[in-house]
Amino acid sequence: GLSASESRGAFIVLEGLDRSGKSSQCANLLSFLNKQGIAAEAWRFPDRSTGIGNMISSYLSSSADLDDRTVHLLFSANRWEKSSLLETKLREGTTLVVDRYSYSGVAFSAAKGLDFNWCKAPDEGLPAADLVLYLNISPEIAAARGGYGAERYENLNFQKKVANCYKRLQDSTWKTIDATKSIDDVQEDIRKAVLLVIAKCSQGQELHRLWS
Ligand code: ADP
Ligand code: 2DT
Ligand code: MG
Repeated sequence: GLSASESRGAFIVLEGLDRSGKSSQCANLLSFLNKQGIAAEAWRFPDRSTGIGNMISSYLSSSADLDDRTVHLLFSANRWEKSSLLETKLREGTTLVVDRYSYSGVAFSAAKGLDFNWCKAPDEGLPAADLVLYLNISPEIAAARGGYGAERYENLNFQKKVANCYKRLQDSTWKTIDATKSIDDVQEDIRKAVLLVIAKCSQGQELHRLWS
């Protein structure tokens, strides 16, 4: 673990419904941080580049069918397989801007009807985000943004269930961002929150573990 005095990078996660703006905001944030001379990398989950990520990708594009619990555990394993590199990066002082994490893992599987605590269990002990930026938007407004793609989960009824499950996960590390504002205004709100957390982590704020 990290001692309370060690300077480190911040672990920032963006969460939200499909089309809430996560990927656009992650890209903007990364270029802003790098322009400021802050060491930062953009990550995303699922990380489709690994063997496990490949299985997940086939499932999402519906070219493979998997049991709900099986795919849930694959998503979790995909985070565990990246967790030591993730911690190393933070310890080296690199801030990580991450598009989805364990919070998506629980919200999407619980939305299928799996038990909420069962969904949380496999991620217990993973590094916890220092800041979860929840891009808040109604499922209807998100759906109106150019329609959904062809992947699994990309439909209004399911997204409504996901929104309810996300609500149950919110804790003191979450900041709700109004995702219906313009792309630039959302980015402005995100930057303010992120710079504060980066400062705290550079002053040695401890890295926490899920789910505490
Ligand atoms: P996500 O990664 O959450 O699915 P994206 O960043 O891919 O969301 O954005 C989904 C779509 O919505 C894109 O076409 C994007 O240009 C558009 N979009 C993103 N943010 C906004 C915003 N604040 N206002 C209007 N449209 C947006
Ligand atoms: P995008 O690549 O467009 O974000 O879609 N998901 C994600 C889960 O069901 N469980 C998880 O643990 C994670 C990280 C959300 C990825 C899709 O995969 C879902 C949408
Ligand atoms: Mg995206």
